[in-house]
Order: sequence, then C-alpha cells, then structure tokens
Amino acid sequence: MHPTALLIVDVQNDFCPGGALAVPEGDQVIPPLNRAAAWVAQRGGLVVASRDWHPRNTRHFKEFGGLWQVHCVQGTSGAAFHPDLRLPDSAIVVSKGTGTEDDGYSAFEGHTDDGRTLHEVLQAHGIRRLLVGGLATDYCVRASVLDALKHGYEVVVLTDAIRGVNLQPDDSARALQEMQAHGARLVPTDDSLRDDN
Ligand code: VGL
Ligand code: ZN
Repeated sequence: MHPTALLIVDVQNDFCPGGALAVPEGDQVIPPLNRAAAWVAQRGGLVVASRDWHPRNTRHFKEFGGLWQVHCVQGTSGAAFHPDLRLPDSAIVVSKGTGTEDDGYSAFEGHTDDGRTLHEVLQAHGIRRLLVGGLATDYCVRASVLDALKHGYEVVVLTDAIRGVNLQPDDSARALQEMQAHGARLVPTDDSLRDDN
C-alpha cells in the first residue's frame, strides 16, 4: 500500500451557504470529508487542508479586473475553515492565492506557513496517492487535481465531497470529465475508504 493523503480543498466559510462567494450546497461536502479525514488520520495518513487566502487588493477580485466578488480575504472570518470541518491536529494547512497578481486556483501553487509547497510536503511523507474533495469542483478542485496528475500522483476524486460554482450550468460536469480524461478516478467517499481501494 502506498501512503495516501487526503487533500481538502477550500472548505471555508465564504464558499459555504451564507458566505461571500457561496457555492450551492457547499457545506454538504463536510460530512464525507470528516469521515475521510478520520479514516486517513486513524491510519497514520496525512490530511492537508488548502485555503483560499487573498490579499484585499488582488486582481482576482472584480474591482481589480478579476472574475470574483471579494472573498476569503486573509485573516477574515470568511476565510476561516467552516466550523463543522473536523481537521485532525496533525493536518497541514496550505494557503494559496496569496499574491496580488494570481488567481491561485491550484493547491500546488500554495505554501505552508513555514514556506513549503504542497508537493514538498507530500514528497516528504512518501505520498503517492491523493484523495481529493472540497470546493469548488470547477475551479480549485479541478486545478489541484490536474496539477496532482501532472506531478505523477494517483488521484481519487471524492464525487460526493465536491460541489461546483457552475457559472455555466455544466461547468462541474465538464471539469469532472476533464479530470477523468487526465487519469483521475471518480469514486464516492465511502467506497474510497477501503484498504483495498
Ligand atoms: C475558488 C473561485 C475563486 C475555489 C477560489 O476555491 O474554487 N473559486 N476563488
Ligand atoms: Zn479565490
């Protein structure tokens, strides 16, 4: 068995119902992700949580030429992880979108507080396989999964633990097809949490 890590993408207040950039049903990813995090942690595996962590004046935001209303500004309550998300104490946090010029959609563009990239963290733990869930299917999950595949990781997308923005109605469906076409497996969370899977 190759060591597995769980990557929880951007389960933050601003992406959940009531937040500044709420993803429809965004909070519904939390129960399966809590089960996955407990399962991985119990086996000594690694849990990584990425967070969108923008400066107020980033070009990612509409008022500075970008696509999005203000969300996940560094240090605000909207940028905090959703209170129902249960991260093990050992979880590693990766912050992304921290510059003023970039969107930072992929967790592989982010850094830990001590300056390591996600790839460096995963390599240090000998991780070969990633379970991925979170928000949003058509942006940060998509970008993170495609980057993981480029880095050579085996990737399992947790199909019931993702939700999309869908600026166009079929964006999430297309993103899933794209991830699959690049080699990701699409598996419901509870089927992925088996020692033979
Ligand atoms: C995201 C839109 C803008 C995401 C981040 O986490 O998927 N989407 N910023
Ligand atoms: Zn963002």
